[in-house]
Amino acid sequence: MGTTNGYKQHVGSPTACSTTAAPTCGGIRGDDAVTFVRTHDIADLGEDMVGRTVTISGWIEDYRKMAKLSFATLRDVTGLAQIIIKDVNVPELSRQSVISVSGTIQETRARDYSFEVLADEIVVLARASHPLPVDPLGRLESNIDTRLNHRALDMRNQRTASIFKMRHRALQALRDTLTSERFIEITTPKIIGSASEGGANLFSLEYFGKTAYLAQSPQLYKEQMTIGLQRVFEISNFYRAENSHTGRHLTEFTSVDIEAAFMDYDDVMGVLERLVASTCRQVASDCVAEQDVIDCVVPTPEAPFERVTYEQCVGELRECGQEVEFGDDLLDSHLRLIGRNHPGFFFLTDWPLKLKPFYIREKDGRPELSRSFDLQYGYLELSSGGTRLHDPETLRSRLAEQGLDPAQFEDHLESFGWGMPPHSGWGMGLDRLMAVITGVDNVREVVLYPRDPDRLSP
Ligand code: AMO
Repeated sequence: MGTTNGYKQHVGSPTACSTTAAPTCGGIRGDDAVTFVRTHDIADLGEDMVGRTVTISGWIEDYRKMAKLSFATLRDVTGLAQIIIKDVNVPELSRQSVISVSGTIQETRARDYSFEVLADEIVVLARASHPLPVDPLGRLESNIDTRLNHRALDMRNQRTASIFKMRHRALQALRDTLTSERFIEITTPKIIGSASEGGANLFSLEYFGKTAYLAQSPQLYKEQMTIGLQRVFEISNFYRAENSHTGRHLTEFTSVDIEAAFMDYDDVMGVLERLVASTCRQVASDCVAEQDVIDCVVPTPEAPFERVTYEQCVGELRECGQEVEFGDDLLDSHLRLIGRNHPGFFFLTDWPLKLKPFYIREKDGRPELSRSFDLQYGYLELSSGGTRLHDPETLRSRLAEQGLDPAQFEDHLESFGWGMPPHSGWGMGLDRLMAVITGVDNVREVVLYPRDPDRLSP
């Protein structure tokens, strides 16, 4: 990731667009030219360009008007520049308004900057009306609901912008790593005719006289794709009609999913731990300025991660005085206790089969257990997955055992008769991973416009 602040770290990198003549980059010529014109991003400027004429555009972060000499700080997405205003006619300026500044780069004595821009001309492109509903500088603190209600303006807060720059970097790392492991990116439908996972957490919608649903996950499609593409991944939004009011549940969340033929659950745990470790590492090393702004340190775990079985967890819980029987689901309070014993990333493996979805395969020799796992970060579940059933008859009977109607899954089951390879996979909540990476405790901080039972707009 490039430089995000115009502070001393500026590197002068005159681009092919650099010119001391009339500005041409980033704009169009003609009557509207002034509206869009820009010769450089702020990060492209540097002290080695002293004497050069440039035009930069952005929003005013600070403005101090004085009798003879005024100062403004101008921010664009790449950084911050100090503007000196002297002996020029300046329109009325207000903080957060969008302006374009043409001027000359000069040396500065300001401690925080390596150069400044002496303005020759300032054009106001769009005014910000005051008072603003949130303070992008964060000097006046707003609660999360107020910020989410005015998200676009909140994005001018460097803390918020840094979170989304880190999310962008994480997405890039996820795609690069999975591609390097020969996974092919797919996009599956989000409007579906029947439940993909079974269960009740489905949003339904009226679809030209029929009932359709919003997909909870790409589960059935990604499994089918292993027939021809062998290893697939998807990064998309999915929907859960869960009336949960926690810092980790949303009704629309982003899931990173993989499915791989000829891999067992241990193999896909390997893919997951390598992926999480490399994503954390890349975000940590490329987003130094962002971590500084957020005041966080990205965890950089080393693969392999610890593996703890469900039965071991039950033992640990009993040692803590909890009454837990084999086969009980682990409650939030249980996971918090287990998370205390295992504070970082670890796999919780070999769950009782009856707690797992119909498509999960049993363990050989221990059919009451499943070839399944969750990836935990302390108490927080980041991912779940396992080895799938690939025999259509077993799948049919498992559907019936779980009270699901095999007829609803006929399209899916049919594909199992075309040579379905043994396969495994997992789904990971990107928003939860980003909460861990950025050190925030509410996933809403890392989602642009979160959807939950109480929030449907903006
Ligand atoms: P599961 O339902 O466990 O598994 O979901 C996988 C991961 O998705 C994230 N997640 C959520 N994040 C935010 N809000 C929610 N409401 C929410 N629900 C789930 C979690 C969770 O670990 N098809 C299987 C995966 C597989 O076996 O491939 C599935 O969807 O981080």
